[in-house]
Amino acid sequence: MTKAVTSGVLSVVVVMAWTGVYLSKYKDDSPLDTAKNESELVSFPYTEVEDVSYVPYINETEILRRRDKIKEMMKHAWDNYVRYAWGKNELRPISKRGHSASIFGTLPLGATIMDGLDTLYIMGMDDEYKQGREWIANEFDIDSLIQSDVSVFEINIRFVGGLLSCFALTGDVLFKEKAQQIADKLIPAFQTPTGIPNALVNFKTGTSKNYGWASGGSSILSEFGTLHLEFAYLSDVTGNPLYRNKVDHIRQLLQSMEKPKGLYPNYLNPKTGKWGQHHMSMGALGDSFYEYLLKAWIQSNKEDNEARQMFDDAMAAVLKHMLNKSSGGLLYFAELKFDRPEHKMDHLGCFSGGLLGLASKALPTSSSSGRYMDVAKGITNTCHESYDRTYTKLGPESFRFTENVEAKALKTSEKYYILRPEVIESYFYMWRLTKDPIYREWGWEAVQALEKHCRTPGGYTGLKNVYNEEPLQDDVQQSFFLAETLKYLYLLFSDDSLLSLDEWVFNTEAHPLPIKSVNPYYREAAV
Ligand code: DMJ
Repeated sequence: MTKAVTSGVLSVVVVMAWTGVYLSKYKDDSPLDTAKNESELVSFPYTEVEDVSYVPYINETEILRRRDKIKEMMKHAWDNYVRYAWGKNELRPISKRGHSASIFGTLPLGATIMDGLDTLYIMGMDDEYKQGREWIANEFDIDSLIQSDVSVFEINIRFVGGLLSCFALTGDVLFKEKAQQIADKLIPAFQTPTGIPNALVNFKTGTSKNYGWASGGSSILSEFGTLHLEFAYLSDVTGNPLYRNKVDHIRQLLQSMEKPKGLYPNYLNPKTGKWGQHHMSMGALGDSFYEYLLKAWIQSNKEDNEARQMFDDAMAAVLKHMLNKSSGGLLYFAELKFDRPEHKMDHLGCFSGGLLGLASKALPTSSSSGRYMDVAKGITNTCHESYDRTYTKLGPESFRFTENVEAKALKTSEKYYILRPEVIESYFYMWRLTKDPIYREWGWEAVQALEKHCRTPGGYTGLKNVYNEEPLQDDVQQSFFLAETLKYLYLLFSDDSLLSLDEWVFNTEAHPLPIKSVNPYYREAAV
């Protein structure tokens, strides 16, 4: 019997024993006990123990070969960006020119450099890292930028997060200073009657506004709720409490508000402080708000108990009202629209497998821990199914569950893949947390699919329809492909000591930030 199969058999025995323990131990305090309509709810345990599938054993040499292959992919993505789009936001790999999504306004901000730099550093690509660092030092001048509205959320997670990560990893103060200069340009967006920031801010004038489509001028939960890690850390490394105060204020407001059934709607009006439309989602518009509750607690070395409590309370409501199981046995988070479930899950929502795994590890003695891990395994498996049920073996933007279809996109507008990381992100966490070799195998499947369908001579492209044998390509190499997708793949085939989860917490763009008090790279300012 090979090592991998042995470990698989062992893990089934352990899981069976473990499931039994949790069944008896947590039966009484299950959040499902208070359900009104028992038949509509998913019973615990959520996933059944399945037969061990054969996972081929891979030796150390093969692991290193795979890791080197992923590094080569990063080099291909970077070199082509340098060649055809240097200083622009993103690369168009087929038309071989720069590209700028509306989130970056019309400005060439070097988004791929800001987002990809820590990955270069982590992979030991020293020459490329220095090249990016020099551009930030010499070419990026935020005060010389012309008028343009940029997304507060995107600039925070990609630019401020990326720069702070580089500061933590290297100690180079250039990155801290640039991160602070950029964050200062975001601050005017918080000047609303409630202190909930608007979505867009003009770097030049400081005027800010919300998207017209967002529930009567509302701010978006996943945007204003995804600032905490970067702003709290920025305060600690600069000694300026301004940034932490801003996000603490958002937290207080959210905590004090009444939540419908304990759930957080995706929209909040920054003028009135009232919820907008009651839409709830673990995918687009909701996702990273939940992520930052758990991770703020981890970042604080488990001191920020308010964040943990809010996370556990939110998850209890989400598991109760949004978790579903298909007739084929697949777990998924449905969306809610005015109390009605829409049986659709976004690719974006696939980060939740890894998040719940992390929640389970971070508080192993809690009564929720077993439940979280159980759901984490089920969701990660479903997200893999959404990949496996396509021709390209890459997953669609959203997938649905109906009487006839499971984990497949139905609408043309949901069939695209834009090099997103979330499924691979969950493989990474689940590998680190369970050591089940299946997650490495699934990650390798994704590498092969990316190489086959997304690699072009000029870089990597997204696809318009993952179900087609020869899908049209979208001609965009997203900056998060370098920041997240390739980083998580690389870490999946690296030793656990590289960015240990005991010392680092990843922001929602996969930029590692140090955990306070335990990680010497925290670099807190002397006060
Ligand atoms: C990234 O910018 C971040 O992961 C964000 O939280 C959600 N969307 C993209 C990648 O899909």
